[in-house]
Formats: sequence, C-alpha cells, structure tokens
Amino acid sequence: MDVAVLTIFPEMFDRFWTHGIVRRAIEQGYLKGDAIDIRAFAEDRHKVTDDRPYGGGCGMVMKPEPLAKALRAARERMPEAVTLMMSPQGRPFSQQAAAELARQRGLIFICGRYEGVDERFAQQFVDDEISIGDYVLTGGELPAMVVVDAVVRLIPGVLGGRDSAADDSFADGLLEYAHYTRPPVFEGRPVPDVLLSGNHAAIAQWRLEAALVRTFLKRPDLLENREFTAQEIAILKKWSKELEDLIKVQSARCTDPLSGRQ
Ligand code: 4GX
Repeated sequence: MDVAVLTIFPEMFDRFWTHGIVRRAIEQGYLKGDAIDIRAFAEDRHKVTDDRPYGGGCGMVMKPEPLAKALRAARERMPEAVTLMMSPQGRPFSQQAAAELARQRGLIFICGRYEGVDERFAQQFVDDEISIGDYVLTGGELPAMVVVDAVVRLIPGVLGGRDSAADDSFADGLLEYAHYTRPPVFEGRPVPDVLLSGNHAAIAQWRLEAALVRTFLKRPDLLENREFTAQEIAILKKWSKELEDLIKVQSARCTDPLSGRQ
C-alpha cells in the first residue's frame, strides 16, 4: 500500500516511518510511506500556506492552492489512492473503518492545522473525512499516524506468521482476554492455572470466557448489537445459572427480604 501524507510538518513523520511494525512493513515492501511538505507547493516567496478567514474571526485557514498542488503531485504518483482528511467533523474511526482502508491500493492524508482548510478544497478533492475521536487536536498529523498505524497491521502478511490481527480486541466484537507471561508468580499474584496446563481446548475456553467477562464489565455497549455464538451463549447461561444459585443460597438465609440481612 502507498501512503502519502500532506502536512506542513513532514518531519513529524520521520520517527513514525522508522519504528516497529510500520518500519518492518516498509522494509518488507508492504508499505510505502511519504510525508509531503505542503509549503514546498506554496507560490509566493515566503511560502505562505495559511491566511486569515473571510468574514473575520480568530485563527487561520489553510489556503486551497498549495494544498491542491501538493495533492495533484501525490495523485500523479498514486492515481488509485483515496484522499482522506483528518478532522473532528469526520466519520468516527473504528476497527471496521481500518479494515476497509486496509483493502485500498493507496491512501493520501490531508493533515490540516489551525481552524482547518478552505472549504472549496475540501469539497473539490476530499473523498472521505475521518475523526479519531471527539476531542480537538492542534493538527491532523497525529490522527493520520493513528489511522496508518491501525491500517498497516491489517495488511495481509504484515504481522507475519500466524494471523495475530484475528485475535484483536474488536476484531470479533469482544475485548481481548487477559495476557500473562513469566514469572508464574509476580508479587504474590499467580498466573491462572489453566494457562500452565498445556490443555489447549481448556485454554481456548478460558480465553473466550475471559474475553466475554471483560467485555461485559468494561464495555457492555459492545455486547448490545452483537450476535452471540452457541459457545458464547453456553458460557453466558453457565454464569446466569451460577448467579441464580448464589442468589438462591443467599435468599434462603434471609428471613426479611427487604432488610437484606438477618
Ligand atoms: N480527529 N484535528 C484537524 C484542523 C482541521 C479542522 C477541520 C480540517 C478540518 C482531529 C480529530 C482533530 C484538529 C485535526 C483540527 N482540519 N482530526 N485540525 N479529533 O481534532 O481527526
């Protein structure tokens, strides 16, 4: 996949391209990453990329001409790419959105600063506007990195060997189960026995239960619009039965149901 980022701060990406999975994806030929300096496409001698807003008010707006020139240069090199703009007004980014973008041949990111970009540029050139969350940042560079980071690890082959992305939180609508590594006891806390048992079926069952209970406790909203598998329903019924039994034992001990205690 080809990625180009249009920004007035291309140096922000220098470290991004050269670490971790992103770096490996580039080295192994799955990804090409390029930060394009919008200022290099400014016409005037001072290389101005922003101007005061028509109608007055505070802040600055990014001028349309340097953006259009920079984008045309990027599109010439990657004619099949989709043009995305990072903005709080965009479509909320999600794991599903990342999976969709991972299927594209190329992505061009417009990283605005200040109050944003001239509306005519946005209407003329931007295919999709994406938000990484309901908060206001100082520029689109970090959001673009967030999106590239989430997308690159979904490109087939990038995570290598076994398909680690299939296990991710959200991939199947559940949070990930808890992970443990050595030592077997850390500051008095042992690793759950089953994980040391070598019983792979029991481990898979424990992990599904752990993912379900975690999601139920931390993000119950994720369960609302989800279709449970037969195995998951069996687990939920088992808990439901255990809770019912616990309540039965408790209420048998209790003479006055309103006081809650004898
Ligand atoms: N998720 N920002 C963009 C300038 C801007 C405003 C409007 C285009 C249109 C953000 C976010 C975010 C701050 C990046 C404003 N550019 N981007 N910037 N949240 O807050 O994506």
